[in-house]
Amino acid sequence: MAGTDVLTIDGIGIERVVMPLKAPFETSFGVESERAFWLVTVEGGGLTGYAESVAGDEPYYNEETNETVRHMIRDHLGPRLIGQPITHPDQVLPLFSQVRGNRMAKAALEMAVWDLYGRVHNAPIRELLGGTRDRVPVGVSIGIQPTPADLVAQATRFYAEGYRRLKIKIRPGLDLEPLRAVREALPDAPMMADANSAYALEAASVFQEMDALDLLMVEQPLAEDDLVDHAALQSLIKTPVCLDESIRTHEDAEKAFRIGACRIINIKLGRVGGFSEARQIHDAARRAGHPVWCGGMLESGIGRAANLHITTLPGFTLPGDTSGSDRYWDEDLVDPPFVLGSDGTMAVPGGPGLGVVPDPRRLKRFGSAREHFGK
Ligand code: OSB
Ligand code: MG
Repeated sequence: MAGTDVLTIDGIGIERVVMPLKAPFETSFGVESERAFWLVTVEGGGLTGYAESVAGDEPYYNEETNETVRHMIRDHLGPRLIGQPITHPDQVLPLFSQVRGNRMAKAALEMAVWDLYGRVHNAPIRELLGGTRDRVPVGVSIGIQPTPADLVAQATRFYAEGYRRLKIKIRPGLDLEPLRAVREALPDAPMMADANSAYALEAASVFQEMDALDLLMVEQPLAEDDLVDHAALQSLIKTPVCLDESIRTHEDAEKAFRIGACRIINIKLGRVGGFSEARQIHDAARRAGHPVWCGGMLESGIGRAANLHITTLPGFTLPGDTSGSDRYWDEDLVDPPFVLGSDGTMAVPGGPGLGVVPDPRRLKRFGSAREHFGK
């Protein structure tokens, strides 16, 4: 198929996948002990493209859930995608422009079309995006632990495994003490904190005290819909503010930089609507002279592959959250699993599209309730 040929999506599948986490993951939202998500497929040109939807069963990280994603794909987004002539995956998100928000649902379809497009053109997504690397440095995200000693044990283990940066989840009352314990145990470790919007500006003094801990950044300290107070907080502290939940579009990114609400952005493909919007946020950050990195949503290997592909763009200069498969899974949905290199980098798949597909036996074990939508 030549570059200008038209690709038409004839059908869409969603399959519920539930995978047990090796250990519960606690954030300021609550505790997760398994991951439930849609594996989304798009069919066209005689081939299938895959993507992982990053919504969960509860609307805690943002408004979306597995049920809203299903509703959107079945009733609003699927009908806008099926049968449309597509010559490049950048055309997918604009097909959905009449539908507000619901970016995780949009991203799942958009990313599946990127995978399909890569398979049709026999090219890895990293190459189609203009990525410049085939390995990327990675970090790890550590959930809230029962005691500072537990946290130090986890942080020490992950740092010894080679992760290039430690991200520590915090919430009010479990912040300075655990962070200080890790800083004492690992004086040279690149580390940061993620609050998942658990604080108000009135708590600025907590972040002023964090300035003494030499953190790379503090992620999403305040409400997800508030850039103004983030700008106020940034003016009161030396540690760079990084925004996650607050940045949904490249316009958000431009405004956040313009008013000084952050100096760094965590880009998550699902949160922003997929690869095309993620690349635009990356480009906006580069123009403004700010680094970005790729966040995670406890993905299986399908989502992990997508994260690695976007991380090959040159502005992703900070290690992200795409840890090895063994950080969360005894058995990943893909086989072989993603493995951390001894130098703290991970290989980006070089095969067509995402370069990985679900392992059929594992999908049989973890998957259920497949639904198909067509013309
Ligand atoms: O805020 O980055 C976050 C997981 C679920 C929801 C939100 C977040 C996270 C993580 C985990 O930090 C990152 C990962 O390892 O996938
Ligand atoms: Mg975060």
